Amino acid sequence: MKIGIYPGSFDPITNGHLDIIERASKLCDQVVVSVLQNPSKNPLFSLEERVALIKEAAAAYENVTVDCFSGLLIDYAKKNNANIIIKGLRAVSDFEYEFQMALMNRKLAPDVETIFLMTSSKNSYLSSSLVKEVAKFGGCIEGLVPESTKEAIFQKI
Ligand code: COD
Repeated sequence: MKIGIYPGSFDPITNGHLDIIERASKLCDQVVVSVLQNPSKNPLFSLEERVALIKEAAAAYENVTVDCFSGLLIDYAKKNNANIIIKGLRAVSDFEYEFQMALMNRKLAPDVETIFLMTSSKNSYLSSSLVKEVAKFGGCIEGLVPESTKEAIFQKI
């Protein structure tokens, strides 16, 4: 059984994340999208809100569930019997840090494989931070985030 964890901050989910979720759902028997609870960050959306927004956006994928975690990703993966960590890759700038994390996670748990899904070209420039910045200054975020997330961002801002 292939169980994949797709971890992230998801503050909030974008169409780039959703594309990775959809593609991962075809590769794995089960995908757990898991939101990191990071006390040192000051997110726009609370943990519960981020989880709810992902649940709504990914409702169509039957083998996808949404959860949250704190602490080491690899401990969380082992606790959930996951054998795959899923990451999305955009530009070269993502690569160095992701490469380091993948090697460290393999050192900590050699049986858990990290796989990287290359971003789709239409999402290659998308990040949660950029979307929030554009929305904050009144720019158009149509087509960048799921519809329900778009409403939530405007309510927050
Ligand atoms: N297209 C494709 N992929 C994308 C896009 C896009 N437009 N936008 C984001 N992604 C990918 C990112 O590359 C990432 O893989 C994932 O989606 C989530 O992105 P974010 O920005 O929401 O989340 P991050 O990058 O802040 O998440 C970092 C983690 C939480 C995964 C990481 O910090 C972690 O694993 N922390 C747990 C603590 C731990 O174990 N530390 C030791 C690591 S060795």
